[in-house]
Amino acid sequence: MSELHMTAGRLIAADINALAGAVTARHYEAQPDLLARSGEAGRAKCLQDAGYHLSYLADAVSASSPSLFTDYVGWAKVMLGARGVPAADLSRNLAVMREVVRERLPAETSAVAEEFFDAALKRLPSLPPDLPTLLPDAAPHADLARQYLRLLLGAERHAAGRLILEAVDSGVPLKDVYLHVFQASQREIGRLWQMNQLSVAQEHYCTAATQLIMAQLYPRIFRTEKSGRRLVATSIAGELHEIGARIISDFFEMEGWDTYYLGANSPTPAVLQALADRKADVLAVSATMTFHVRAVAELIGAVRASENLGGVKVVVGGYPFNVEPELWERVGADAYAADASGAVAAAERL
Ligand code: B12
Repeated sequence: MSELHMTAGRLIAADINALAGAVTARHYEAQPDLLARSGEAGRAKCLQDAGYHLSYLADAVSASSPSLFTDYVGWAKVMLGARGVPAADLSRNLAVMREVVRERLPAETSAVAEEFFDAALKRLPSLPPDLPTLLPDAAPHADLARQYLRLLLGAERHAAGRLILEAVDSGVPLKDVYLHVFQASQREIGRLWQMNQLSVAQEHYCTAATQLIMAQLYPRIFRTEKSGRRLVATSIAGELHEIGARIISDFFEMEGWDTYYLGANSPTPAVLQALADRKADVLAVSATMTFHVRAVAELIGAVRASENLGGVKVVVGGYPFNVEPELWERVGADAYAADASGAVAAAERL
């Protein structure tokens, strides 16, 4: 991560509230029909969204990754569009934001941010307004995954659990169930939430049910013969998404590793302690939200600075690392994999 980008990212992050306020005031001044269209509640929402845009901008700038910001703008286009905010409003808001950042930040740092705005604004019109299903006919085990998701959305977690156990008993490999049913249906749930077709409560219910059903498979996973290698797996501090790290951990367990899975939002001192206590060979760290990438770099820095953890190798993964292929190196990791199928091989190469 370059010094100039880190400084620019820090300056934007430190001034988010004031910047978001100035952007919202100027956008409403330039486009008075906004107030007539959505009232004071709309203005409050616009202020909140400007804060999110700036927060993602700050993190993408810190990580020297225009793709992370462009990806976020594409995501926001779909998410806001599904909630009645046209892409033209998003585009205008970002153009106003570029102006405000230029006026308020020192020239050298605002020039860095402007490149990020330019790249995103150029792509915005051609980015898709909605997203196709993530469970298409051609996907492996598509029927099983769709049936599973249908049951969960119908609040039938017991039937969903039975469906999975029967599939495994009839020969569907465990790893296929993890990737093509659990991971695929979770991502489809995310798409449906983004498209405003499903609630956060449903997102929570399906996730909790999937974790319950995964636990029912553990007798089959934990009987694998052990190789003596040890893994600690965790989601980074602040991160609430935990299934990615859990699947990674279970794939290592299936390959004979002794695993120690810490779950979501693990504080750095607890991770360091677990690495030392477990005499771990590898630490697997998961981050989903771009605003947690900095914490991953800090955790890796803390591992490297610990005298007793000299031999620990760090593997990272999760959404932002899949968007920006060089990000894993910039945070100081030893390896990365796009999903669980490549993770064990990546660690074993170390
Ligand atoms: C369930 C869910 C939640 C749950 C999480 C609960 C839990 N106990 O885990 C809750 C409700 C808490 C939540 C909250 C939020 N979420 Co959410 N969530 C999801 C959802 C639907 C599924 C996540 C999941 O289980 N995926 C399945 C796993 C298996 O996939 P994965 O994480 O990608 O993991 C694989 C690879 O990435 C890789 N990998 C991952 N980690 C690691 C680590 C290593 C070492 C390696 C090698 C590889 C690796 O391997 C994994 C296995 O193959 C996703 C949709 C999605 N596309 O994932 C949205 C999603 C991630 N959430 C999103 C958002 C916006 C949010 C919220 C801001 C708002 C909200 N929707 O409520 C908050 C932010 C919370 C926070 N501060 O962390 C967005 C993020 C968009 C973006 N551009 O950043 C998504 C993509 C939904 C969407 N399409 O809009 N969420």
